[in-house]
Amino acid sequence: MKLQELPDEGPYVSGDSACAGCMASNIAHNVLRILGDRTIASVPPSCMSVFAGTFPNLNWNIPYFHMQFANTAATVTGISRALKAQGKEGIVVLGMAGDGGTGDMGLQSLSGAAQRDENILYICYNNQGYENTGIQASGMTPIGAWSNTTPVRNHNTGNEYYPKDIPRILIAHEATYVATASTADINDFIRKIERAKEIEGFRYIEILSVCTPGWDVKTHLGPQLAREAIDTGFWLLLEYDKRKLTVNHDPKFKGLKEFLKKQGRFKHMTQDQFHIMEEHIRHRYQVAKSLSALDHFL
Ligand SMILES: Cc1ncc(C[n+]2csc(CCOP(=O)(O)OP(=O)(O)O)c2C)c(N)n1
Repeated sequence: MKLQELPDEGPYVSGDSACAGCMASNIAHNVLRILGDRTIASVPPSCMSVFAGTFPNLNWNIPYFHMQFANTAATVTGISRALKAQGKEGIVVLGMAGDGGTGDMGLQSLSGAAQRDENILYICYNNQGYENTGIQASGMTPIGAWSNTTPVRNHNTGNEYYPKDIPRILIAHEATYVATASTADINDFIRKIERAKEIEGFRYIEILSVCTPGWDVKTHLGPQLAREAIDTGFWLLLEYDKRKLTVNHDPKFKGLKEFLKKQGRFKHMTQDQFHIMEEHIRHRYQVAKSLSALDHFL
């Protein structure tokens, strides 16, 4: 489907209290425009659960469960199995969590669900930090980034660690469907959500989500940064389907420094740190390209 063909409003109705320029709000809105109202969702503690509100003021106009931080994949697994036991078909069971709830706290339940090929759709909006609780680093925060737990003062120069690559970890489980997406390429985004809606089994989509306070950027800059993230290779568009990995977009690897300098969280970066980041970005791309050269994984 094309963007113009989607309903203006899906089950994610207006009325959330997200920050100005929050991309996670936009992601939820667009995901649910595509999935429609035959969807049951669970969201763990995160920005998304906070700005959605609580019943009866919740802005998810579908059955919605707020569960514990580590439980998203287990919760939606239970819902999916209950529907199966009741003989109910054609309902998407959606787990939607931040990167902390996915790659750190929620990783064990996510891994188990992937291994068992549970019939769930799990979407991670990756804003690259624990943003809801005041901008702490997560396992998916980029190397070099400032956060309140990776400060830039005295001898500290931001986050010391490479971010976890959750799509690659899930592909190693030989999961049914694993993809990354961005609202900056809306056709690719729609195609991937539609594909995930149509198939059964374990499906995971990770979407880059610009966080204006967490990345320390002006509120209007989100769409531009999302586009630059793709062009610089900072965010790769990938798809693992039918046991085959595809790199959907070959980045130009240009303008990385300018892209980083627009974000307060990277403003302090030295030339050495910049090179480490650049090398890491190219390495991830090369790994993805090598894996995509294989006919299939099994
Ligand atoms: C077991 C547990 N530990 C800590 C918390 C506090 N907590 C709530 S939301 C959150 C951060 C969530 O980060 P992430 O999943 O990345 O989502 P975001 O806030 O960035 O949207 C934390 C640490 C909690 N609710 N439960």
